[in-house]
Amino acid sequence: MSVTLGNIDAVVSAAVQSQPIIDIHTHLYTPRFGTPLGGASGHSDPNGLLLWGVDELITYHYLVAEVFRVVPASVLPYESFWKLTKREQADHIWKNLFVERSPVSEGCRGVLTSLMKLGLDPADRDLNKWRKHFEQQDPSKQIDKCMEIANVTSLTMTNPVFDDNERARWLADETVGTDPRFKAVLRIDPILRAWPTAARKLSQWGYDVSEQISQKTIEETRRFLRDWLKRQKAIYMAVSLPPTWRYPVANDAGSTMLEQGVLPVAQEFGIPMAMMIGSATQVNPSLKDAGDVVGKSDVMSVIHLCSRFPKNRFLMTMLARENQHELCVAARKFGNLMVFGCWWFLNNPSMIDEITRMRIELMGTSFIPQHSDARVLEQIIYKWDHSKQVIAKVLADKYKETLATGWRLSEDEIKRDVKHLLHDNFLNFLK
Ligand code: HDL
Ligand code: ZN
Repeated sequence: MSVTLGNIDAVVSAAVQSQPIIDIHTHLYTPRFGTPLGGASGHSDPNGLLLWGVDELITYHYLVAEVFRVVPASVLPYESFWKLTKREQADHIWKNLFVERSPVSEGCRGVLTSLMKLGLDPADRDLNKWRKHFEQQDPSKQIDKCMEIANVTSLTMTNPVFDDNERARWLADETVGTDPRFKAVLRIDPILRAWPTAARKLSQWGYDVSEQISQKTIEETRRFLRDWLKRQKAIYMAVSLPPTWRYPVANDAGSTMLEQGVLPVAQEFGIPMAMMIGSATQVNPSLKDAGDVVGKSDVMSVIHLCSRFPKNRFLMTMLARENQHELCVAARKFGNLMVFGCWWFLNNPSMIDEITRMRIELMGTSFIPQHSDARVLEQIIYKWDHSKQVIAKVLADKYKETLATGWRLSEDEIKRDVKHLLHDNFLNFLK
């Protein structure tokens, strides 16, 4: 069908909605990592890593931060909140962010979108009715249902090897990550952010490393990374870095381990390194996962890295709105730099619109517009629904500007471009 100014919105929307998505960064897990909500499976594991169901949706750390704005710690002390059961926490958040104030924040609206697309009626406002619904679901079937609704064909996990709970599960059963719907990612923050801690743990785990970096320590750290990349069949390595991260830094353990430990192994395995830069962690530790903030990072450090390691590939996202334009410009200079996602505090319609528009203007379709970052299974429904609506609108606007030059576009060409953005740019970058 030839595309005109009259039908471009519908054609782009249909192409975006019908394109199967690879979700390149989530905090979701295969059911074999256990789940606190057993549902119809009957197997609940309080320390399980797969989070799903309405109470998990409502107690998402984004909403914990928001509820403490409405009911401050001076009224409900943090420790009192954390002593509540998950259900009691959800009741508190529901009452204060959904009932006594309208659920208009992105995090609140997201809960309702996911419930609605799962066939529940948000107008019911009946948490207990929804709880009964989720308790009747089987976790693995719920994964299939959510992936089908979101049109996501592959979920990329985040597997922090320095997390004792997660590591124990891999060591107990090396096949724990084996599920055709999921891919694993070796997440290694302490190696680059807290080398003394990482060195101590690696040593405890039988790797002959010391805080003082020697050739032996580098070789043993490489052995550790190889062991875990093989165990997890990881498709890339990942790290989150603070806004203060700089590269290179002389006599800095993180810089040295990045240069001599991590990147050589990534190159050896032919896999990218994902760097998520800009989170200043735990400025308010009482909020736990909700206690991090954003800071402006240094794109020149990214440029130095891409320039010095032309044989490595870097998936890159930054947390500060202020960094987005310069990151796009940097990506124009380095083909081994793949910009991805509107991460965390940028995962809001207004920011996705601004950032995606700028990225198309500067990089055409050679970037990865979004990832869900979902921590709770049903979030992939709303995070993708909300993002796809904005991405489709921006894309249609840009096509209209191109059509205005007299250029002609076919529906197949639009589908091709959308496939690059939501699927193939990532797959091709993994090769
Ligand atoms: O470091 C990360 O991967 C971040 O996404 C954090 O997990 C953060 O808490 C988050 O969930 N953001 O969406
Ligand atoms: Zn994340």
